[in-house]
Amino acid sequence: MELDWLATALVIIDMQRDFMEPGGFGETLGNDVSQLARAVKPIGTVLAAARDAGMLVIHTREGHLPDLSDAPPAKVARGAPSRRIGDPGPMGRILIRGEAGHDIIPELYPMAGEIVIDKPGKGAFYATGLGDVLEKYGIENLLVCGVTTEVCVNTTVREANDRGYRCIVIADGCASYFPEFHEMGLKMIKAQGGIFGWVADSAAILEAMTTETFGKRAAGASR
Ligand code: TIU
Repeated sequence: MELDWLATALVIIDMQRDFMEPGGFGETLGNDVSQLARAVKPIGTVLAAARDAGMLVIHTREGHLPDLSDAPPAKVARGAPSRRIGDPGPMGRILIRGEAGHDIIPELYPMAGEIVIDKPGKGAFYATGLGDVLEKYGIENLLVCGVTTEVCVNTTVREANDRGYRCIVIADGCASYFPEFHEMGLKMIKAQGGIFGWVADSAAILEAMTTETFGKRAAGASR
């Protein structure tokens, strides 16, 4: 497929300590958080290329206000976690904005000027300003990566697809606590000729970005 790179943003979903590190939300749900580490390096390479190319970079964070007023009781009460949303943990209160665990991991930390979208749900469009940001910057295509493949990445891509965005999901830049859900999560997106998006490895995306964006920059174009 052909992409207008000047109308493309990189969206990095929820690379937060609460999902990536022991003691956070992901582990309280009973998950092996080491499963997610494999996505960090591929995301880092695409992030560096996006920054070089002057591409719009958007980071998202899942989390809730300290008074839990934006946390549905059905979400807080769900399952039998060792600690619930809002409970104190080793990285502060679980999944609460402003706490250490809610922050993005140091390897992928947002640079000044990059957009950070705080979201209460799994999808990055629900109850956030993401749609307005994309419209403001004339974005038509999203390169999407982050965690977890079948939860927040999938939900966000489905939301974006219904809003008319072309989503290209970075396969090795996503990860799940369940490797089989990662595989199936990607397959669901690209089945039926790309029913709600496309999937490519970071290497293919990097190659295309480097050729295309540097070509456009040489021609004097800018975002
Ligand atoms: N539990 C799980 O797989 N994911 C989430 O709760 N949130 C995100 O995917 N970010």
